[in-house]
Amino acid sequence: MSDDKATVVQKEDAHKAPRKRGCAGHCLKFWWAYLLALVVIVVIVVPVILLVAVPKIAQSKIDEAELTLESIVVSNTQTTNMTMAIESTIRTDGKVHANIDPFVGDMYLEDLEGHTSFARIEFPATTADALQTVSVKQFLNIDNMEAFTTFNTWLLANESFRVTVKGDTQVTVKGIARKYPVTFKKTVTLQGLQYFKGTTVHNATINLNPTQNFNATANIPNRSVVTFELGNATFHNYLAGEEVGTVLLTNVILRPGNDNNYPMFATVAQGPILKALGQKPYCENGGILPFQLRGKSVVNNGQPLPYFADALASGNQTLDIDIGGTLKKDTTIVVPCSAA
Ligand SMILES: *[C@@H]1O[C@H](CO)[C@@H](O)[C@H](O)[C@H]1NC(C)=O
Ligand SMILES: *[C@@H]1O[C@H](CO)[C@@H](O)[C@H](O)[C@H]1NC(C)=O
Ligand SMILES: *[C@@H]1O[C@H](CO)[C@@H](O)[C@H](O)[C@H]1NC(C)=O
Ligand SMILES: *[C@@H]1O[C@H](CO)[C@@H](O)[C@H](O)[C@H]1NC(C)=O
Ligand SMILES: *[C@@H]1O[C@H](CO)[C@@H](O)[C@H](O)[C@H]1NC(C)=O
Ligand SMILES: *[C@@H]1O[C@H](CO)[C@@H](O)[C@H](O)[C@H]1NC(C)=O
Ligand SMILES: CC(=O)N[C@H]1CO[C@H](CO)[C@@H](O)[C@@H]1O
Repeated sequence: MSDDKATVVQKEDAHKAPRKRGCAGHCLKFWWAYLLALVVIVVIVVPVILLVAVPKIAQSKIDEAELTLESIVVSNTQTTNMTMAIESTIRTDGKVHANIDPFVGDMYLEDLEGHTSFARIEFPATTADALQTVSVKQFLNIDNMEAFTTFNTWLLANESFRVTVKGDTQVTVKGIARKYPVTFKKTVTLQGLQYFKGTTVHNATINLNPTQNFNATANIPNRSVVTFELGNATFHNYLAGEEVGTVLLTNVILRPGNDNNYPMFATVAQGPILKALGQKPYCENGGILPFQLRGKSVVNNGQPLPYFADALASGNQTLDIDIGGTLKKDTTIVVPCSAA
């Protein structure tokens, strides 16, 4: 008992006494407590920070980062491979200094069940800087033709759609030697092409030959950040539900910007056209006919590109063409409204 009291008194004295002397007594007496605390810090707290807290922070920082795809450029397109270049930016709060290892990211359609990868992209090493540009340019072999065709179909058909980039990598946080595994997973919304809605035809010429009897320049509005090298694309050409010919667009490289003009060569059956021109409303509106186009083939420098052709074949695009005006300009044919 008396011993305990003495201890308490001594402790109170120690508080008032100068620090150094206090610690000398206090620390000596409670060396075991300090040792215990040190052991706790070294054995439990440090590992908990290093093994649990840091990886959690690293992963949450990666999760908070924002990815924007600035552009996707697909060039040197061949039947089973191509070159793909992606420009992206990653935005973070910049508070954590970390380095992210290079990794292979799978790209898939977020809103399609199965999340099947349509492209594997090799992302370079990055840091957790507030804003950085990440450029990737690589040879891309098409591992899954169906998945890549579906991606092109969604890009062509939709107003917008979501793509996810996902890959496992490691981060090094500044001041800590070890690497931590993290998952990089980002979903971005891309604008689609809406079957080239808004395409217009300019500088049309017409003649009465059996083939390539309608030529023009097609202007395709860009809506997406993609640049796709298609090459020569042909389309089925329908009028009022009936196939009336084919349309060829040559040397097509779709790109953002207002420069999407392509030479157009069409072979059109004259009978159904003249018949339509004699019917209402076309004999009254100057002969502007609503054609429908659906993809038939895509061939780039001799290589068929099924992943584009099948996407273009998935739906029809209506294209109004001023046949009446062109006929009047280039021929002497006049088609009055028929009795029917
Ligand atoms: C790319 O594809 C084409 C045609 O499918 C093939 O001839 C060529 O060898 C391929 N290139 C490489 C590097 O695999
Ligand atoms: C995109 O287009 C495809 C093909 O038309 C369709 O099946 C899919 O539901 C569309 N997805 C979205 C997100 O609009
Ligand atoms: C139409 O042709 C003229 C003369 O060849 C050319 O200057 C103009 O750019 C063409 N317009 C389009 C939309 O191609
Ligand atoms: C269309 O272009 C082809 C190839 O240059 C030519 O042979 C044909 O006469 C042209 N047709 C018209 C209607 O201008
Ligand atoms: C495209 O239009 C044609 C003619 O109207 C029709 O026969 C065909 O089924 C349509 N195709 C698609 C995919 O909508
Ligand atoms: C498109 O077809 C024309 C005529 O056949 C050919 O000269 C040209 O090389 C083709 N372009 C491409 C990119 O394949
Ligand atoms: C319809 C559309 O999206 N047009 C865009 C085409 O690209 C140019 C330049 O990138 C944009 O300014 C247009 O808005």
